[in-house]
Amino acid sequence: MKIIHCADIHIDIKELKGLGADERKLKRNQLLQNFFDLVQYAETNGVGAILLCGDTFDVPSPSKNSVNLFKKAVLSHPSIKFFYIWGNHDANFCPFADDEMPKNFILFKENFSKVDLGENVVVGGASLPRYLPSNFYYSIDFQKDRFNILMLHQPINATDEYFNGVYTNNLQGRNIDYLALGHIHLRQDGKIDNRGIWQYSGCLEGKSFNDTVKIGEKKGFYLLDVENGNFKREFIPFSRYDYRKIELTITPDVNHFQVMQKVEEIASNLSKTDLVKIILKGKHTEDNPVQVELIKQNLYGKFFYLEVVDETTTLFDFVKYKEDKLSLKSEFLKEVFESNLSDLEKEKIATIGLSALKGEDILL
Ligand SMILES: [Mn+2]
Repeated sequence: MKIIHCADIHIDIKELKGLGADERKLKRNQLLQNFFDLVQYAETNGVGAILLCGDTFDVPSPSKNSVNLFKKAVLSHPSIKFFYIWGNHDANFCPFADDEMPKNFILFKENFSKVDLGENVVVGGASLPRYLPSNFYYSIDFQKDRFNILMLHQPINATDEYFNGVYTNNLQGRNIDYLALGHIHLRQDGKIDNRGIWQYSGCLEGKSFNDTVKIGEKKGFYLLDVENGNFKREFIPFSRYDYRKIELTITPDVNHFQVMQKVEEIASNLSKTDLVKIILKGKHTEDNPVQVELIKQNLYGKFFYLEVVDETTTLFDFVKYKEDKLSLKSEFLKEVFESNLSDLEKEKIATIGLSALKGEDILL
C-alpha cells in the first residue's frame, strides 16, 4: 500500500516577506495548487492514503474559496483516504467542520485514535495541544502484529514556543513503526526504538528564507510503500518556488567585475522560479565597496525574487588616517593604537570606529 506523508502546506499563507504584490499572489496560490497536484500525484500513482500532518492551512480561519476547493478535491477522490490533524497555525480548524464528515476524510482530535486501513496497516494520530494530555503516551494502543503509523504535529525531544513536545523515550515499546511528523519545515529523521523511526517530511513548499534548499534540491513529501510489515520510503521533490541562500566571501584584492563574475557563475545554477538571497561577506578596500545595486541590476528578471545583502566590512588604511592632521579620525586612531589593547582588538575597534565616522552600517 502506498501512503503519502506530507506536512506544513500552509494554504492561505499570510506572511510572505519582501515579495511584490504579483509574486505574493503567485506564491500564495501555489501552496493551494500544490495540494491539488499532490492529490493528482496520489491518483496517478495508486496512493491509498494521504497523511496531512498539520498546518495544512496557515490560519485557523482560511478563506471560503480555499476551503471549498480543498473539500472538492477530497470529495472527488473517494478512493484516497485523507488523514488530517491540525497544527499550531490552524489549531481546531477542520475543513469539514460544518458538514457531514466524508468517508474518506479522517480527523484525529486532541486524543489519540486510530483507523484500520486494511492490508494490516493502521494509522493513528492526535492534534495535540501545547500541554500533552496526561494519558497521551499510554493511550497509544497499537497492536504488535500490525504496521502502525502515528501522525503528530510536534517538536520531537524538544520544547518550543508552541508545544511542550513529544519525547522518543516515552514512545518506545508502543509498537510504532513510522512516526509521521509535521511542524519542523526541514527533512529530518531518527530512531524511536528497535522497531520504529520518526520522520519530518519538511514543508511541501518553502515560505520564507528559513526554508531554504540547496541548489539542485527541492522541498517535497515522503512516499511510503508498505508491504507485509516492511516499508520503503522515498522523498519526492515537489516544490515550485524555492528559497536559496548564497553566501559569497570576497577578499580586498577583487574588484566589482571579479565579484560579478563569481555571482554570475552561481546564478547560472539557479532558475527563474527561485527566490534568491545573495549574502556578501569578507573585506573590501575603502575605494572598492560592494556594488549592491549593480549586482541587482545585472541579475534583474533572472529569478522570481532577488535580495542582495552586503555584510562585508571595510579594510581601512590606518597609516593614511593616522597621518591626517587635526582630524577626528586621526585623533581617534591615535587613542586606539596607543592603548593597552591587543593588536587584534585595536584593529577591530579602529575598523568599527572609522566605519561609524564614515556613516557606514556597523556589523558587530
Ligand atoms: Mn507548525
